[in-house]
Order: sequence, then structure tokens, then C-alpha cells
Amino acid sequence: MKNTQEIITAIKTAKNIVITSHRSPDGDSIGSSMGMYHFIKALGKNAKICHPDKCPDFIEWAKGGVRIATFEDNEQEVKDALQNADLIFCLDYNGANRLGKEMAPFLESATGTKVMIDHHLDPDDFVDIAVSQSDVCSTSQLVYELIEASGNLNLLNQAIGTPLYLGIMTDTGSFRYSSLTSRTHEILASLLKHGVKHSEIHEATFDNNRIDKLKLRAHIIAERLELLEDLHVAIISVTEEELERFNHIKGDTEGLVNVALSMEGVNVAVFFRESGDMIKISFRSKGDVAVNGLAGDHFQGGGHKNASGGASFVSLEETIKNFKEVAPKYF
Ligand SMILES: [Mn+2]
Repeated sequence: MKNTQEIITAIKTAKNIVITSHRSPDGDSIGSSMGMYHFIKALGKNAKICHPDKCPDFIEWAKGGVRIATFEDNEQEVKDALQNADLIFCLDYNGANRLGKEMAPFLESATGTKVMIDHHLDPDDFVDIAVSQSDVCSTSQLVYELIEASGNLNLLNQAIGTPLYLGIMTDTGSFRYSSLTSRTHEILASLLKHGVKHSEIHEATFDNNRIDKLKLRAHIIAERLELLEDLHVAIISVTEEELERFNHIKGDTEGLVNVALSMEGVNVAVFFRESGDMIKISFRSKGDVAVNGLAGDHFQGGGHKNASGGASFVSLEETIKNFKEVAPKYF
């Protein structure tokens, strides 16, 4: 990893450090933010974490009592922090727009040194120091690499290692995606040697479901799963009315598209979710089958070969009909 000493020097000489990450935080954005926060603490400095919006409930535990200021709830505080910062970490995102249109202008106008550490493709040129490695499974792994490459492994402890383990775990689908390498397993082993309690992390993250969440997921699979057998495609969908009926909260349908993908003979799974006047779409695929082409060509989206997103601005029925029309060209 390059730039490591430059980053450590920046931390050691900074007066006000701010850690940011992308909108709709996931395990890796929270994990890399918390890991970096505790690493900065271990270097004898302080930092403030400023995210666009709230940490999802299922990983709230990973904050361990540390406060994350959010732009949606603490707008002035976040603006002031960005303006006064002389060092700003941009973790797990590749462009200022990923902060959302409300917060992004305040990152762009901030004058502090910006350091991006990220693993998404095609980064924008918006920082002073960029660590961008799209071949690495997670930003949390890159934060570990920074700690190791800068000769600071002696500082690694449970507080730093636990959120990094979380980020690697969630961004690799619990260590199964092809983005994970033997190097990742070596890092996981190192985290365990430094006191990380892996079974407690899995339990805290995955064994805390609400009954409404389980019933909503069961409903979608029982009533809303459609198999396009000839194409090896599975479709699931959910309306706002259904989400409300099951007292939906953010994150309740997270990963459900992978349940559809788990079906025998299925290579592509698509999840259509009604949200206000738009339909949010998640595409997933196995192996060599790519979904980013279709997502980009027809649903204003894109992403990775096996995991893409998209959106549509006609009704749910119309969107699914449109998908079925174009799908045979791709699959
Ligand atoms: Mn990530």
C-alpha cells in the first residue's frame, strides 16, 4: 500500500480530524469509520465521525458508545466540523456525490487535506491523497493494511479490530464472495490474535431480528417470488403497502435478493422495491453472468459484474414488465 507514511504524518500533525463515509451506511462504512477512529485514538489523537445519515439498527452495536454525528440530524455541527477540519478521511466511497446532495457541497468546499481510502471502481478526483484498490474486498481491509504497512500493528487491539472484522464480514457476504482472498483470511487471523471475538460479532449482527422483519421476508419469498425458468432468473418485489403492513424499518429487506439467488438453477436475481415515486432495483448474479450491463442500459444504474443497482420511475408492474422484455437480450 502506498501513501501510508504520508497518511500517518497527516494524522499526527492534524488538529481537527473528521471521518466521513457514504450515505446509507453499511457494515463496511461503519466498520472502517470505527476502526479508523480507534486507530487515530491509539495514535494519541482525536477524531470526529460525521456521516450523512444514521447507522442501521443491526450494526448499531459496532459504535460501542462512540457518537456519530449525522448530517440529517446535526447539520450545523457537521458543517462546522468539515469547515474546521485540517484532515478529512473519505472512507468507502469514490466520489463526493456519494455523501448525498445535501452534504456533498460541504465536503467539496472544505479546505482540509482529504484522504480517500476505498475499494469502489472508477474513483472521482476529489481528494488530496487517494488509496483506491478495487481488487480488495472491503475498505475495512484497507484500513488494516494501512495500520500494518505503516508499522503500527503493535497498536492493534479489540476496539480497532472488531469493527474491521465487521466490515470485512459484511462486504464479503460472511467470507464467501470471490473478492475475498487468502490475504483477507490472513488479516482475519491477525484480528483474532489481537483479541477480536468473531462469534460475538456474528451473533450481535445477525441474531437480532425483529418478528416483523422475519414475517416481511417470509411474505416476499412466499408471495412475491417469480422464477423465469428459461432465463435462469428469479424476481422478487415488494410494494410500499406491504412494507408498511409489516412495520418495515430500514435494512429489513437487506440481502433478501441473495435468498432468491440461492435457488437451484438461478444465475440472476432481481429485487424490485417500491419507494415513493420510484422503484429501487437490486441485481445480483453468479459467476460469469454480468448484471451491470442491463442495469446501466435500461435502469439508470450500474455497479459490479455480480452486484448492481438501478432505478425506475414507472409503476412496479410496468418496471417488472420492462425488465422481462429486455432480460432475454442479456441472460
Ligand atoms: Mn465497502
